[in-house]
Amino acid sequence: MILREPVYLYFLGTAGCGKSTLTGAFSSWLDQMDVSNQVVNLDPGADSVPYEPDVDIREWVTLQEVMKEYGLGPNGAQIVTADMLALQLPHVKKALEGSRPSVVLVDTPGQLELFTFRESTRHIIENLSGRRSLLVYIVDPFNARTATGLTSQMVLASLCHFRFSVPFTMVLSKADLVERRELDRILHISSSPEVLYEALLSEVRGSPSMEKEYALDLYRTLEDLGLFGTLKPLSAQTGEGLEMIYKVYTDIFLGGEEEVELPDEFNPVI
Ligand SMILES: Nc1nc2c(ncn2[C@@H]2O[C@H](COP(=O)(O)OP(=O)(O)O)[C@@H](O)[C@H]2O)c(=O)[nH]1
Ligand SMILES: [Mg+2]
Repeated sequence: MILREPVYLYFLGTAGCGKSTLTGAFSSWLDQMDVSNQVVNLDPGADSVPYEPDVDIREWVTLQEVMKEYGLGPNGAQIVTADMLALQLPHVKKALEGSRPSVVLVDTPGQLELFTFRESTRHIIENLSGRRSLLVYIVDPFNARTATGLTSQMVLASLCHFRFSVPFTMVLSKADLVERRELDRILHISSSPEVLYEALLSEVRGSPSMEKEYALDLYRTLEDLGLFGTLKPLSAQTGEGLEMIYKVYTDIFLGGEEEVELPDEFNPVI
């Protein structure tokens, strides 16, 4: 068997979209498939996480300690801890040494901007996994019910892609919480530029012209980025759709050669 460098999956998305829950559920799914995996918690502000991390940034830096030590409130301390993440990278790398899982799942800090828009994060991804990285951008269906909401999510997703220039995929979380009809509507609107355009137009028709122009300008930015028709609905609760993440990363990094037998049923952890 050829030993490969592990693939790193970074779970990204706005606060509460389901990063930590999906990280835990996907790790359990991989366990059930006998795919070796490790889980890294990179959120220094997490009170608790719904999985057993193999490597936990809180061993070296926590939000509470930074607040206390520097006399900062939670917002200031979050920015300081976000920059401290990169400094703690050697610890994380060392803790990952020795074992050679086929995939490492990285749960990122609660607030998207703390991870995506700090310069230090680029350094983290480059140094930890370089080009063997996949960004899994999680769209919360409750932020994507309207065409303008979905457009905003797609713009955020494309900004994450732009920041890190590594392979990228987009999933829709919490599918179990959304009515089938609503889920189908979100998937339909995200399926093609033409459909999103029509939906946006009818949504902003009565809005002030500046807002309307703005929405359509954002849409034009998205038009060429190839994100349409790629949103994959899944649920960390029921396990629905988790195999799509597996399919995406094996297709990209392993040429789809590590096929596993998919189970009829998945026993979720939450
Ligand atoms: N029913 C259901 N709840 C979910 C799912 N994913 C996340 N949640 C819930 O959404 C909330 C936020 O999830 P969390 O993973 O902490 O979000 P994070 O801030 O992005 O890490 C928690 O209460 C989770 O239990 C899902 O697929 N189904
Ligand atoms: Mg979290």
